[in-house]
Amino acid sequence: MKTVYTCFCTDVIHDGHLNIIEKAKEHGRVVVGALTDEALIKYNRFPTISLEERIKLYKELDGVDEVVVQKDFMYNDVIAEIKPDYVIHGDNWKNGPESAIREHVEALLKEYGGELIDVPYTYNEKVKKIDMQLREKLAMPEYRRKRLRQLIKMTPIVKTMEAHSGLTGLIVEKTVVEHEGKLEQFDAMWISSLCDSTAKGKPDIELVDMTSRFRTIDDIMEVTTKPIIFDGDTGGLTEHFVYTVRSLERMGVSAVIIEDKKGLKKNSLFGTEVKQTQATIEEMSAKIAAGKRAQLTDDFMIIARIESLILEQGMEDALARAKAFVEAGADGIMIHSRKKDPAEILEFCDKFRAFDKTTPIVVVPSSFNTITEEELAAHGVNIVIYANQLTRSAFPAMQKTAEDILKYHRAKEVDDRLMSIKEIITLIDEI
Ligand code: SPV
Ligand code: MG
Repeated sequence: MKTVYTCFCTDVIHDGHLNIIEKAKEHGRVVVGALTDEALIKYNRFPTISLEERIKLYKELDGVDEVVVQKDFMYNDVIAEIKPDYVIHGDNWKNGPESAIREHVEALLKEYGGELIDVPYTYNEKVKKIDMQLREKLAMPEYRRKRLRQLIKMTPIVKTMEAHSGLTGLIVEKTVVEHEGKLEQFDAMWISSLCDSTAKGKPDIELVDMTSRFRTIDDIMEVTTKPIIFDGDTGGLTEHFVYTVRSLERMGVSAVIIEDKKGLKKNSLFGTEVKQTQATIEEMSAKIAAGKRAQLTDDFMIIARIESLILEQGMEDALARAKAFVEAGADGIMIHSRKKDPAEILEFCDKFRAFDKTTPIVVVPSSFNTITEEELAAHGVNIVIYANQLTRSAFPAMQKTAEDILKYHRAKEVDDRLMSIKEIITLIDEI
């Protein structure tokens, strides 16, 4: 009897999956692959039930003869092991980044005379509703909030991109590229105080108040499912910070990062060019501890950001602070630098990891941008934040368009470099 293989990456079975099984049955024994959590997250499908539960779900389906675990969304291992006569899949993978996987599967099958079967993708109202419900579930505070901690465990480095509006949130949520046989996407979003302020035409000095910052979070949450790390600046007064923690937690934000500065906060990338005052270890530790006491769930994270390298206070000071802040209850340490050379960041990470193997480390490589995610992960970094690149790419493009329309007295000259109306419309989900 021939073997037919299909890979499922879902928590909910709908008509589309049943249709695939029906078609598969016509060709032989049906083996379903269940993607591991690690593989699913690379596939833009964050699991809401465990792998064991998914295996059980697939096994119970009529017509399924066997369920195996597929560890990677590329089929190499599973095809080598099962040598299926057929691989069957919905034809939706003919387009977009997934088409690379399809081509790869086709080539693997060709090596031994296997065949690929594309089944017309089922997209009816019921399927659409289930897709929507799954997304909604992921967007709910209790699912979204814990996702950052889950990601830290599941992936070598959590790739985080800045978002400051619904539209930039959508870009972070939906951008997927295929590169060298892998699908790449961002894992989380950073709500930068710099970019949130800049989008409002205001300086990054804690002038945009929390109510307005929460509004930005809400705009982003409305249209996305990925976890959110909030830039909490100094956290403000401890008496206020405890309320901020509660609000963020309730909204479903996964983490707040607060920096050890006090008084008028200026952006760190100014360094010592402007007057900035670092909080003492005791002051910052008290704020962290108060925040942790206020927190109600186990999911939320308070991450302490250390400004010693920015303010040229030295490595020993940075490390002493890291140690103290973890003791005060910090769930992670962010170390910042404005040097082009990543050396001081790597030195900090290595020295910190010598006495603390587990507390997550966060870095923001805006200045030291030559370093790769792989190199950072090798030095024990858990979260990388691309803190301002979307804002910095959009601004010059908009400025140039405005200048050219003024210059030519019409919009024709700029049209070639604009996104089409159709593209922008399809970026926005309709209910
Ligand atoms: C932000 O994005 O607002 C940050 C990171 O705090 S930095 O601008 O590098 O200080
Ligand atoms: Mg900031």
